[in-house]
Parts: sequence; C-alpha cells; structure tokens
Amino acid sequence: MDVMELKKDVIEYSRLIGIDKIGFASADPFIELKERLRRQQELGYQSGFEEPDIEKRTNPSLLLPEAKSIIAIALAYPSKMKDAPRGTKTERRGLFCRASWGKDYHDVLRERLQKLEEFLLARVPSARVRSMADTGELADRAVAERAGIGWSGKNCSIITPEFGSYVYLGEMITNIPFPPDEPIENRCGTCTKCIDACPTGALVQGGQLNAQRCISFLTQTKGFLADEFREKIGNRLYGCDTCQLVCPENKGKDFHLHPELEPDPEAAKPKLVPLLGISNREFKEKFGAMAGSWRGKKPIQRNAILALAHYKDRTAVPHLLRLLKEDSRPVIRGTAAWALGKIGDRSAKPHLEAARETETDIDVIVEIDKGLKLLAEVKE
Ligand code: B12
Ligand code: SF4
Ligand code: SF4
Repeated sequence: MDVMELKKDVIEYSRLIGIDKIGFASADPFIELKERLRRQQELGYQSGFEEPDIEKRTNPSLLLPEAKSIIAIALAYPSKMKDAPRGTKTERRGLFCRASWGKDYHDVLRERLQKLEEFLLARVPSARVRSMADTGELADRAVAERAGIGWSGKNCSIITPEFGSYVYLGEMITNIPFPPDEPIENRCGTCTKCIDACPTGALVQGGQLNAQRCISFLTQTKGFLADEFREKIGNRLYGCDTCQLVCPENKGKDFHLHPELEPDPEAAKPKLVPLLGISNREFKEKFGAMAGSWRGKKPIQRNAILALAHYKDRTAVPHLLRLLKEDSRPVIRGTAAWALGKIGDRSAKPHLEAARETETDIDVIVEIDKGLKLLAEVKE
C-alpha cells in the first residue's frame, strides 16, 4: 500500500463529499492536553459535558488498538442569516448560536465521516477505523490543531485561515500510518479582543476557559440560573458567539457551502412570547432537528423568560403570570416570578403576593421574594 498515494486520494474524495478541510495527525498520546484536562478538572473549570475519562480522551490507542493516525475534518458553517427577522418592541426575539443553525451538525458530520470510512475500507479492506464528532472521547480541537486544520485561538476555538473559527470538527482514528501534516502558525499575536469582550470573564486567560462561567454552558443548564448571570445572558436562547464575533480573524467569514446548514430564520431567531406556551410536540417539530434542542424544552423556555426580562417587555406580563400560576416546573415558575420583578410592571404585585401564599416549593418562594423586592424598588 502506498500511503502517500492513498492520502492524496482521501483528500480528493473528501472534497467530493463536502468536507471543507482535512488534515492528518499522528495517533500519539496527547501529553500536553492530559495535563491541561487534569488542571481544568482540579480548578472546577470543566462543563461536565466532556468525556470524564482523561486517559481515553488523550490516548487514541485506547479507543482503537493499533491506532496509527487520525484524519481530522472540518465543515464550514454560515455566520450570517439571509432575511434575518427583526425583533420589535412588541415582538421580541431570542437567538440560537450559529453552531445550532440548520440541521444538527452531529448528523451532518456523522454522514460525511461514514462516507469517508466506506471509501477507505473499499481501498484498504484490512483498515480499522473509528470516527467521532463532538460526542466522542477525543478532544476534537486538540486533534484539529495537531492535524494543521487551524490554530488554537485565545477564545479557545480552532481558527482556520480559510473559514475563520466557524467550523465544526470531527475525526477518524485509523490503523493506517498516514504521513502527518504540520500544525499551523498561531496568528493571535498581541490581540485580546475575545478576552476583553467576554460578558462574564469566562476566558480567564488566553486559551483557558472557566466553563462554569461561560454563557454557552449556562444556556444549556436546566436549573435556576445564578443571579449574577441573569442579565448577562441577554437574548441568547442557546450558546454564545461573542468571542467569535469580535475576532478579527472572522471578519468577512460567512460560508454557505452546505444547504443543510442554512438556518430556518424563524427557528434560529424565534419570537420569545410564543416559546413560553409551546407544547412538547410543537417544540420537537420546530426545533427538534437543531443541535440547540438537545437539552429539551425547559432550558430554552427559561432562557426565553430571562430574555423577556432583559428587554423589560411588558407585553409578556400576562404570559409570565400564567406560568407563575400554572406551570408544573419550579424553575419556570420561579424564573417567571423574578422576571416579573425585573420587568417592573407594578400590576404584577398582587399576583406575586398571592402566589407567595400558595407556593410550596422553597426555591420558587425565594424567587417570588426577589421579584417582590425588585418591584418595591420600582419608582412611581
Ligand atoms: C465541553 C464542550 C464545550 C463546553 C466547554 C468549552 C471549552 N472551551 O472547554 C461549553 C459548553 C462551554 C462549550 C461551548 C462552546 N462550544 Co463546545 N465543545 C465541548 C466539547 C464536547 C469538549 C471540549 C473540551 O474537551 N474542553 C476541554 C478543553 C481543556 O479543551 P479544548 O478547548 O477542547 O482543547 C484545547 C485546549 O485544551 C488547548 N490547550 C491544551 N493544552 C493547553 C495548554 C495551554 C497553556 C493553553 C493556552 C491551551 C491548551 O488546546 C486544545 C486545542 O485547541 C467539544 C467536542 C469534543 N469532543 O472535543 C465541543 C467543541 C469544542 N465545541 C464547539 C463549539 C462550536 C462551541 C461554541 C462555539 C458553541 C457556541 N457558539 O456556544 C462554544 C465556544 C465556547 C468557548 N469559548 O470555548 C466546537 C469547536 C469548533 C472550533 N472551531 O473550535 C467543538 C469542537 C464541537 C465540534 N465537534 O465541532 N463547549
Ligand atoms: S462563548 Fe460567550 S461566555 Fe463563553 S467564552 Fe465566549 S464570549 Fe465568553
Ligand atoms: S479575538 Fe484576537 S486573541 Fe481572540 S482568538 Fe481572535 S485573534 Fe485570537
């Protein structure tokens, strides 16, 4: 087998099936990353969404015996929405981050990787392969960095010279000794725009994230959001793009190479009030195919309530009162109570007081008290 020739063929085939960038790396253990992951764990900086087994994360041969190389792939996604609907004072809208626009990228990458596997196996029937994207054990960014897909930016993202950081990453471990590519030069230089722009100070220093403070993570939690973050979340329903939007390397980068990654504007930027009363079925129909729905309806609805509070949208008051009285989920009742206080419409006061009498959930009572206190501070 001529591995140079095979590598050339794999690259050529990858273009045919809509892979925008491909790189090859050795399957050696990721020593530096191992230390990094341990440190992040010790500091309590992880999100909890990562694979917990650090050995598996950093030693590809534990995932595929005889692992010799890793093929890294990247697919570019759009950063601008065509015909984006605009929110108005009476019809406010929330926002899903760009990585949730269009069809769930896990499905899109899985399909590309499967085609690549089939191609390789047809050429080398004895090949062993194992593919993953996001939900696998490996750190996709560390693989992409080693394979020369892009550099690791101070905002933590892998930045490609061609598509900026708006790329999804995936990889395939193989037992074929493909010649590796070289990592590429880091172009961040003295820039610190992402660190300066992060609303919560989650980027504690270049390339180091405290995920517990990252809005992207916070939008995906299911409980009450800590008070200090409630205003910072703005109108984000899922994810956060701030540290990518301010990045000069992303300037003018907006690629529309895959029809399935085009957003449905009404789903990517939905009206907030209708989200409060959406049924499970409607939610699944409208948002079910998007990556941003993976945690279900509750976090999105909680975030929609916080977004309405952020806008101080008085048209939402009757809807929030209904949630306070009728919703079976304490997080929704409590967040609605706080939002009513934040919006500052004093007509909500007797309703909050009545709910204070009948509410049995201690966490919700705490939120009702916060709502009443906020209302008491409202100037006539
Ligand atoms: C957990 C997770 C999250 C968590 C934590 C993110 C984080 N930065 O750790 C949360 C929920 C916050 C999150 C948010 C986002 N995520 Co995410 N997430 C993951 C996941 C599942 C694991 C990441 C992980 O292991 N983190 C641990 C840290 C330590 O490692 P890392 O950042 O991945 O790797 C780098 C560092 O370790 C660094 N490093 C290693 N050693 C050292 C030493 C020094 C001194 C320094 C400076 C750095 C350094 O180099 C590595 C390579 O760049 C990956 C998929 C996967 N399986 O890898 C997707 C992934 C990283 N996420 C992705 C995306 C798109 C996002 C968001 C942009 C989504 C959004 N718009 O909201 C944000 C970006 C937030 C940010 N600034 O990082 C993409 C990244 C694509 C890209 N171009 O980089 C991935 C790869 C998913 C995918 N397959 O496409 N995510
Ligand atoms: S995704 Fe948002 S909150 Fe997280 S590091 Fe970037 S700017 Fe900060
Ligand atoms: S904003 Fe500046 S420092 Fe941050 S990732 Fe982009 S180039 Fe690097």
